[in-house]
Amino acid sequence: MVHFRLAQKLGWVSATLSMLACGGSSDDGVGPPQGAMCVSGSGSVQVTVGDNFFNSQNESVPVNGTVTWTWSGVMAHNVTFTAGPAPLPTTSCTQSFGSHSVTFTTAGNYDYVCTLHAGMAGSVMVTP
Ligand SMILES: [Cu+2]
Repeated sequence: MVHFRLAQKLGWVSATLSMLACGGSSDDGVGPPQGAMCVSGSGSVQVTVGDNFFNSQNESVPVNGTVTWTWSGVMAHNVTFTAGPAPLPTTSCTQSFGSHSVTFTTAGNYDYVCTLHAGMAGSVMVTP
C-alpha cells in the first residue's frame, strides 16, 4: 500500500526533526537529578507518554524513587512540572521518542503537564 508507506516515512521524518530540534541545545539541560544515582528497584515507576496522554496519570513513589517517562506515540510532547516542593524537577525536552527520568528526593505531591496539549497532565505523589 503506497499510502501506508508514505505515512510511515512522514512519521519517521517528523520524529527525526523533533530529535534535531531537541538536540540543538546539546541536550545537557537534562542533567542527573540531584544526587542519588543509585536507586533501589522498588522505587522505580514507568509512565508512558502517548499521543496526548500520560499513562498512568497518577503515580506514587517513595522518597529517592525514580519515575521514568517513555515516549511511545508519534507526536512531540514534554514533561513540565507545574507544582510541588521547590526546586521543581527538571523539565524534559519536547521530544517524540526517548525517555526522561526524575529521582524525587523530597516528599510531596508533584503536578506536571505537557505544555503543548491542554488536558495532558499527571501527578507524582512522593511518600516519606
Ligand atoms: Cu503533548
